[in-house]
Amino acid sequence: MQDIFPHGETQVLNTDYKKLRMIDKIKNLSGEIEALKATTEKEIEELRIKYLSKKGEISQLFGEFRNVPNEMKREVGQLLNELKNSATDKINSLKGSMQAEASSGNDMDLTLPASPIKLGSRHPLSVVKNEIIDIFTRLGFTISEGPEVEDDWHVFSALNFPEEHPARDMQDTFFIEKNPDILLRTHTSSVQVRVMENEQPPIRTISPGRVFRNEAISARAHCIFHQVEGLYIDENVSFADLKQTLLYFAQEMFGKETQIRLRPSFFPFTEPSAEMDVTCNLCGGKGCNVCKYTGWLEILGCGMVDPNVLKSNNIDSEKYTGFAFGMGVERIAMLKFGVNDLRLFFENDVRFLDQFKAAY
Ligand code: 2NM
Repeated sequence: MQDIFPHGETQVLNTDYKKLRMIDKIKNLSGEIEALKATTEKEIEELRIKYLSKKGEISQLFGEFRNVPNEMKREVGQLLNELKNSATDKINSLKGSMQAEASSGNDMDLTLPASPIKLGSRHPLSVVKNEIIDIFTRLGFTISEGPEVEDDWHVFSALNFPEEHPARDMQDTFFIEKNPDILLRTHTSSVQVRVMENEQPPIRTISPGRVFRNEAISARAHCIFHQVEGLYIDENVSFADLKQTLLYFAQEMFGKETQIRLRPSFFPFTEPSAEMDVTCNLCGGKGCNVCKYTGWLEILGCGMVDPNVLKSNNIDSEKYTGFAFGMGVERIAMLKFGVNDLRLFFENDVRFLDQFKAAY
């Protein structure tokens, strides 16, 4: 049987003609549909409407089907059904490959911003330590560091601690079992002994670092904590220099309106010695539970370097005088951030640490 009815052919029966026309149309459409291409949802929907909707081309052929002579209905009907099925399959496969394309990422918009990387933040103790360092470097202090595992000389003897001083007790200091001359430093003054060993005045330095004390852990004490100690030695250094330096520090750290007061105290390495309070920046001096209704907060110890310390370190105590001070970073951080339990600084719970993200 002829597939394509040639132009000008007339020697054919009417019924045959109709059948051939149908078959012809079906084959043409079949080839056309097989070759269809579409990449967007909209294009695919347009094709579906063109071929498969109620008024589409295939439905029209079904409409013409009633004109096909009865004896040929079986053959033509089968071809028509096949056409409809293959058109449906084709539309579905176009949809399928479009979705595969989309999910394979080929259509990704590479100009879109990436999702943000979750950032960490500086530990609040580092924030406070750096702030202390910044304040003293503005005044011309250098930064000194030294070992955490020290010998007795650098931690106690060179600092005028008498042989029987309680700080040398096992209960206060971690000693190395095999050699009680070796211990974990209990303050960073040991670093300043190393500075004095190696340099002559003028000396103007601070030593930030970790220190260790054999203490029961509580909300207010820990066996490991952080200090910043300061040392200034030159000719004619006076207690007035100490006061002015520490007033500047307090106002930079806690605000311009902050006032200080010094109370007499005692340390083996300084004479005279004092403890410094700042006005409570939480209640403005009116009194609250943080300052225990005194309006004052104790933040550091200080004093004039004992001439014995200078002598131990080969610095001429007739020519030079000096002041020194020491503060706990945890204590300052607690006051600055309103943290009431020192242990929080060591647990590294992100729910705690995340709270310092916004400000720093
Ligand atoms: C303090 C209080 C007072 C201090 C003394 C020295 C040195 F090395 F010069 F002797 N450094 N730091 C000192 C003085 C530390 O901490 C509460």
